Amino acid sequence: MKLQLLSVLASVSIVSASWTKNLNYRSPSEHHPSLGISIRKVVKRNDVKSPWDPAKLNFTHGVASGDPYPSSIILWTRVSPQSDNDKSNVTVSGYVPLFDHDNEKYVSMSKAPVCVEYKVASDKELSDVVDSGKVYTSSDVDYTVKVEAKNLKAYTTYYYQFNVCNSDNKSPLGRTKTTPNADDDLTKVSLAIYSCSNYPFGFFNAYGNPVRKDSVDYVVHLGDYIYEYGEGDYGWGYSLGRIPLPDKEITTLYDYRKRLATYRTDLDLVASHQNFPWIPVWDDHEVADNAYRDGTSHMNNTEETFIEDGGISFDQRKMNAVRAYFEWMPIRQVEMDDNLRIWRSFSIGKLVDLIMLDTRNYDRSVTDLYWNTDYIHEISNDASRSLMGPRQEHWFYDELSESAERGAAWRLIGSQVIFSRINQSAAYGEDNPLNYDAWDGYQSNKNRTLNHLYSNNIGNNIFLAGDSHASWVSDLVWLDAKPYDSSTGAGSIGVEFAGTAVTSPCPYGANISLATANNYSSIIQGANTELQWQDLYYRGYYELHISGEEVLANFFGMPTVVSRNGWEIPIANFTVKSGENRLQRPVGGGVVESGSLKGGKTVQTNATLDTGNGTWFVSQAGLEVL
Ligand SMILES: *[C@@H]1O[C@H](CO)[C@@H](O)[C@H](O)[C@H]1NC(C)=O
Ligand SMILES: *[C@@H]1O[C@H](CO)[C@@H](O)[C@H](O)[C@H]1NC(C)=O
Ligand SMILES: *[C@@H]1O[C@H](CO)[C@@H](O)[C@H](O)[C@H]1NC(C)=O
Ligand SMILES: *[C@@H]1O[C@H](CO)[C@@H](O)[C@H](O)[C@H]1NC(C)=O
Ligand SMILES: *[C@@H]1O[C@H](CO)[C@@H](O)[C@H](O)[C@H]1NC(C)=O
Ligand SMILES: *[C@@H]1O[C@H](CO)[C@@H](O)[C@H](O)[C@H]1NC(C)=O
Ligand SMILES: *[C@@H]1O[C@H](CO)[C@@H](O)[C@H](O)[C@H]1NC(C)=O
Ligand SMILES: *[C@@H]1O[C@H](CO)[C@@H](O)[C@H](O)[C@H]1NC(C)=O
Ligand SMILES: *[C@@H]1O[C@H](CO)[C@@H](O)[C@H](O)[C@H]1NC(C)=O
Ligand SMILES: CC(=O)N[C@H]1CO[C@H](CO)[C@@H](O)[C@@H]1O
Repeated sequence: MKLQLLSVLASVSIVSASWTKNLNYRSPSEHHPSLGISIRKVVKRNDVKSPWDPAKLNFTHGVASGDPYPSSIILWTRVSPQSDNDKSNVTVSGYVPLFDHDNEKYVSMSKAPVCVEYKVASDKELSDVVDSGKVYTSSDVDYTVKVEAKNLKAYTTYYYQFNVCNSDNKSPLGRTKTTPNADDDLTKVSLAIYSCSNYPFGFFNAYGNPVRKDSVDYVVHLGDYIYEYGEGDYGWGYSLGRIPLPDKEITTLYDYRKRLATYRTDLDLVASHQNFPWIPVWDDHEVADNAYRDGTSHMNNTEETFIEDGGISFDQRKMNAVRAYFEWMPIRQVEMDDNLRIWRSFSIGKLVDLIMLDTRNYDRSVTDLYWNTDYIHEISNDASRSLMGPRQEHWFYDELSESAERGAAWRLIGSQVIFSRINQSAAYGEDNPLNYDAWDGYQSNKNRTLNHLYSNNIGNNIFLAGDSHASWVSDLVWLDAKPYDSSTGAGSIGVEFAGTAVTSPCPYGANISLATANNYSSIIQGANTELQWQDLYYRGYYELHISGEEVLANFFGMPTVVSRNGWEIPIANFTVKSGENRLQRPVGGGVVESGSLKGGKTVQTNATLDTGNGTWFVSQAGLEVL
């Protein structure tokens, strides 16, 4: 068996393009050939001697890069005879019939692999080439290409491009940047932080703005990059002409690939991928709503739901989602035997350790599925509950300790869901006032984390979160266990910055007015001692500008996402000084543009913008077109 495999690999090397260097063929396991895609069968089926006519191929979804290390980075593209993918849910042994969607029939199996070359250079003209290579892709991996560019210098900007072998059919030019070496002194690094981009709910303007400003080094995405929803959950998608395909709730491999492909047509998303290296993790909607280890809100892991959901089990559905995610996202598989693992970490010089958690799909205990809220509330303080599972928890606490030991100035923790305890009885009612689908439903996991930080004296912790479609800025505290002074911040052990959605609607009403949103914000802010600022109205993102002395957080609101535009309003700014482990007082400088600030003011400036299609105007009365 082993000999056979080796001889196949040897014969592949004769033609000089590589299958295995396209990392998507190696997932989920390169150590156990029979568990991943059988490269042996793919090689046998694909006839490299009759390659595609380069003129019939297209770089359908631009380029992307991600998971930067000091000397290497992941590069991504897709090059295909069609923008659609095959009905590849039938793939069992590498046999993939090609489905012609225009004519709704199977056509002969694709025999020709696509050969792609790539080049990485220090200049835009690609004259100073530092790495290059030649790989195959095929329908087996949805014609995606994922390679690791190597031999790079730390904290350096690079340009890269793909082309169809032996032709000048080229991809767009991409730009990317490695991270500094862990022991490099670095004066400043800037990140844009995102979550929750729901395609039918609006244009992804928030992704485009840091590109237009060229304001950050890296993009961090905390999940809900896609939504699995079908008809009935498209917001105003019909009026915007943004219907995500396939036009149904997605379950098969075909579906997840197609949904990712639809999202990647948004021009601002494409621009962000083309210009910045991404460090993403998934939340629930990359699989399905309120996903946990064994199910989702729409799907119990029982025989009944397999039948109701079109004959697919939850495990199979999750596998489809995970495979498509790895194919389409420019990320590393850090453990080749475990493709469910995306929790991983990045060192950014001596300044930052970025710890990216998977609080969702890896090993989360049962969550709030709407029909069981009372029950989850009841068990939310059980010691055995975990958002991550024991393996990841253990790794997480070790990472925090190692980061402090190596003397990294800041620890950034990328969590999907909100860490702070937030009483939202204004929305959920008095019976179950907390969000049991967030850390509040897993108190013991929260306690173990806080205990680790407090008892080991680990400071300068910045939690990042998404998921909620609103903005929440809090001191990081252990309520009822450690003293905390809300007015000075004394007793806190860091800060939490939880950001709003790129487009997903406000949780207090999709069409909420600014006045009503701010009214709710002041109720929620008032009910939570550690919550210093809250905003419900704006869709958007935030940037972190990090130096050894301080972390600056700038929150941006998008006045409208019903058209593609570059308009944004800086709605609030926060500073955290090194060693203080709390938001600097007066919080937010005492004034914000929107939402509710503890002990501060909200001062609305009535902004206007001429979009070339009517003047948009945001005021206390909400958004109007003049
Ligand atoms: C190639 O892909 C781009 C982006 O999806 C599309 O606009 C263009 O029409 C495609 N060209 C061909 C020849 O298919
Ligand atoms: C919300 O606004 C959108 C866009 O203006 C509109 O299509 C939709 O009907 C509104 N929804 C509700 C519930 O009012
Ligand atoms: C899952 O099971 C619960 C409890 O039996 C039930 O209330 C709920 O409707 C089920 N969900 C689905 C999608 O079948
Ligand atoms: C967690 O800490 C809280 C205090 O913040 C305490 O009330 C609760 O009992 C603790 N739960 C567990 C399981 O340790
Ligand atoms: C603010 O909320 C309170 C409590 O729900 C309500 O009584 C009041 O009418 C609201 N005011 C506005 C302007 O929405
Ligand atoms: C939650 O906040 C509301 C409104 O301030 C308050 O009435 C309620 O007692 C709080 N509930 C808890 C459990 O703290
Ligand atoms: C936040 O900072 C930006 C950039 O420094 C500034 O333009 C804006 O006015 C500030 N906004 C607030 C609400 O303080
Ligand atoms: C301008 O706005 C109108 C009405 O909202 C819309 O129908 C039209 O498509 C818009 N045109 C452009 C170029 O955005
Ligand atoms: C802002 O617009 C509102 C109308 O929506 C108006 O009442 C208010 O006076 C304006 N404020 C300023 C400072 O122009
Ligand atoms: C589970 C599932 O969706 N299976 C589909 C896979 O693709 C074939 C061919 O289109 C369909 O017939 C199956 O229903």
